[in-house]
Amino acid sequence: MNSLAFINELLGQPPNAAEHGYQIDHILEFSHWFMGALLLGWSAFFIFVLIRFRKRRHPGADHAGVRSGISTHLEFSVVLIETVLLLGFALPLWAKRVNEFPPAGDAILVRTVGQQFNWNFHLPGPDGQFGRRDIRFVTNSNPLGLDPDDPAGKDDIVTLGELHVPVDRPVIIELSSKDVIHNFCLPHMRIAGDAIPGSLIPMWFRPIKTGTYEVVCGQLCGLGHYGMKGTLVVDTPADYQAWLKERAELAGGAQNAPPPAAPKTQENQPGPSPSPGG
Ligand SMILES: [Cu+2]
Repeated sequence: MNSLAFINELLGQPPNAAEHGYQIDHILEFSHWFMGALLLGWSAFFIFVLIRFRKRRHPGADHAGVRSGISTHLEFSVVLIETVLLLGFALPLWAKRVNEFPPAGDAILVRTVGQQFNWNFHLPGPDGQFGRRDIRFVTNSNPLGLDPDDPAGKDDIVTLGELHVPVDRPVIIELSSKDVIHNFCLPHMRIAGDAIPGSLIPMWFRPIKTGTYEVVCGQLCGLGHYGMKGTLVVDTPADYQAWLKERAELAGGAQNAPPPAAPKTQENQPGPSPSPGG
């Protein structure tokens, strides 16, 4: 196992924290070893050919060409291994990510909205229903435009930059964007998805380790792209309930006003950096 993780460590992959992540790691690991072997093999073959068929020994071209079948067999083996990798491993894994969503009743449902340069998270609250959103209601303190008159939205939780989820429960994210195309990338969860304005794109994962993980934007989305980071906190069930309660109290304190601004500053960037352009 440890030797299997060697290339992934070289690639800078952070430790896996998702249920399906080991499968991704194995494919990555195997593909890189395989490509390494191909690079060595083809390079050796290239050097062999340069020497074996040098001009001094073969002044005239041989129109009959290669008579041995070795290179055909080798090429066929490479195609076979690549086909097995693609059809046997990569496509089934991908199909599971996009076709086999966990039942919604069992999962934590989060709407995630990218904007230059931050991530908004919208949870339905205790009633399990998302409040209506409309662009007319968007303000700095109501970044998602929750309709203040919609009762379903009264208990909704909106956070900026930080999302908490409980460990061992599937999380379904519905992705969208307010401005340009972003990419919601969770390196530790081995998953990423584009956030596209006007689309609602679902993705899911099941965190298996508690901890604090980085959320990054995987698409160059403007001058402040480098600072478009967020935090994913995977809590124990008790800690998650405590966080929900804390957020609900914060929202309840401003019952008659639009949802409160998130505790962090707009940019969520370390240090006194200038405000990003764009
Ligand atoms: Cu972005």
